[in-house]
Amino acid sequence: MQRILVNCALPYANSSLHLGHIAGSYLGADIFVRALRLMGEDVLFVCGNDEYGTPITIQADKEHVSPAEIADRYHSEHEKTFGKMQITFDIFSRTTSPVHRKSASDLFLRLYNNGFLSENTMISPYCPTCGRFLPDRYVEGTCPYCGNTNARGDQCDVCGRILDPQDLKDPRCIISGDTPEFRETKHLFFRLDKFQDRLESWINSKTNWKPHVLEFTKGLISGGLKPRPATRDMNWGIPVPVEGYEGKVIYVWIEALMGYLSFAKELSVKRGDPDLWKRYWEKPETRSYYFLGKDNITFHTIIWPAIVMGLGDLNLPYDVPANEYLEFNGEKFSKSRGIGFTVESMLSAVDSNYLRYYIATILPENGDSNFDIDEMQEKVNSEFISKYGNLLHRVVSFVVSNKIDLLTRKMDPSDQDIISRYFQSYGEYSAMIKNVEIKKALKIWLDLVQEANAYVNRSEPWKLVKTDISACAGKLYTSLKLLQILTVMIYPYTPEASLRCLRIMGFEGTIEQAYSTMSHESVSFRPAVAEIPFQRVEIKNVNPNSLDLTVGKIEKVENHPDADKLYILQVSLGDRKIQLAAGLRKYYSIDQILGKKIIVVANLKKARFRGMESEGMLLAADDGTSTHFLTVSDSVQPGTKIKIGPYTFNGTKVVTIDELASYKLLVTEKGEVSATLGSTEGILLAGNEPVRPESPVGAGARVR
Ligand code: B3M
Ligand code: ZN
Repeated sequence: MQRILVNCALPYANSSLHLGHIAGSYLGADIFVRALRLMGEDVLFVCGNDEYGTPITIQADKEHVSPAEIADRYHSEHEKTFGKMQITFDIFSRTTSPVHRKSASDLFLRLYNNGFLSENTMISPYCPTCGRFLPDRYVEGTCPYCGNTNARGDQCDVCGRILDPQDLKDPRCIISGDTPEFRETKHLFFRLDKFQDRLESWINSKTNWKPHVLEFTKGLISGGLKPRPATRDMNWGIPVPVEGYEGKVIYVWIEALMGYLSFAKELSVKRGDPDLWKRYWEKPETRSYYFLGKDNITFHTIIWPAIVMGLGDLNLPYDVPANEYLEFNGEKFSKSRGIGFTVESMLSAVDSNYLRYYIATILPENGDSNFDIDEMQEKVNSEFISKYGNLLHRVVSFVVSNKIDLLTRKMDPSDQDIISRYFQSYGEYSAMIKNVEIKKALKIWLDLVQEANAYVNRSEPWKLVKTDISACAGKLYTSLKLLQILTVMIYPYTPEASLRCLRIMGFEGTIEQAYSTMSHESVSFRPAVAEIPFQRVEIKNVNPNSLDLTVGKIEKVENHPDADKLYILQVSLGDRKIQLAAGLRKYYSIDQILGKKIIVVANLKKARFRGMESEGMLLAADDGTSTHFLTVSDSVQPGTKIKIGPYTFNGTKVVTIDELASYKLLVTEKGEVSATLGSTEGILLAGNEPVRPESPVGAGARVR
């Protein structure tokens, strides 16, 4: 028995999980863990949320809530999403947990005492108005390379260059808008340079790693490693446990990596076995795997190993089988740019077993891969359902309807051939799984499914049933044996569906028993009813967006008592009424808008405008000189949802004004409103009618 620790990159608790996350690390890890456990290995599977650092504070600032509120919200959301995806960690903790706070602080101190953290100064942006140092991402300005006026202090999104805040021309603080000063500040630097030689020889001993991970890491090491700042001037994080660093926190990347260790300790306490973690972290025969996407490689193949070396006596990563990117129509999944799908939106359209199956067939294990809804439908229907599910159903329903007694079987000696071929393939499959070639292993399964179909077809039990009932039972028994093996093999990929299949086959045991009796000839199958295992999928209207755009009717208009640009509108959305603040007073009189149809962003975070609540926003086109609200003809009922292509704008979760701003809505030449969502470019429709500005506006006007 091999002892194995599987760690998965900790997702930031600042946004919903999308399919890129699932394909990048979590699904492969879950399949790996389930398969190894079935083979009898001792596996610990650890993950949790990454809840400190600027990714969380920036989201909090946008929404005007505390970072803790963001972390709480996404922690519970991520837990639910993983649950629905059947991704089952032994622990899914969070870096804000007391165990981790103490553990990270202690580990940091140990590194300090071991001489791997040294003080140095750096020049950092400081905002006099906010009275604090600004993290890189809090500074924006003009990119010195391409002139983009909205470049961030860490990177320019237009030309892609990595930047320092000092590189920006006309830098500004994203909170106050004021110009930061550049001040000297002292920090502790992690002495990566001290690990240069040890890392080099360690990495050279790695022969089992994926070439792209190995090459990338070797390149960085041979370029020479330099000390890196390990502390930050901010307060959302774990305080630096060293005197003289008050008001500073451990840099989130250093601290989050330590989460792997903390969470294993936390789990040990939970299980009432406080030393449990030691078996996975200290016993040298334990193998530790880190599943993550390629953008996180450096941290896991250089920084974390260096930290582990600096701590002493802990296991270094055995393998870091990083995946490449999942793309959607040739672009990387990106929430901020509205590319791709959240897991939740996809699960509203497709069963998690099918989604797992399809993603497993396209895991970006050795190169980027593309997610395609039509291909998902096609593969699930023609492979998983037609070849496997239907075969199972054919065999079971034949046994049931002909009341075949499988105990009177006489196994045809020639069936030994196919059974041994199956075991040979099973050997290859398990070797691939152990080598983290999850996608390839699935291909073997599919080949075996084809063979099973051919076997049933050539055995012709429907003929034998009339001539030789015992031979017929033998063939059916062999068919069920093949299905047993296939079901065990597909279990890690589609766990819930596989358990259902075992039950339909009349196998009265656990999946572990199904595994351990694969080669037994005495397994009994007692199918009772020919239940259909799977329904074919027809995927339509998967929302790549989260907006709720609903037709509303203005029922009442009043002037805002304290803001001379705003009206306060009472709007009917059909089944409910809401209040909106709208900046239309300069452009329309009350009579011009009363009773009109408008398009409402109905799931916008509520806001107050000078004391008046607004529960959404109406969409209007703006050409720079005037504003024209969007409308539809009188025949469209309030409550109608706007659509684009096959997608309905019926998002349910609350969106922020920034998320709304990421949707590019523009007036077209024809005076309609175009939008791009994922791969779909189209115009906004209410039923069959295009949405239009109330009066003509020049093409290209922005809709907001
Ligand atoms: N949260 C990065 C990410 O989500 C980061 C991984 C941490 S692993 C310790 O891309
Ligand atoms: Zn640039």
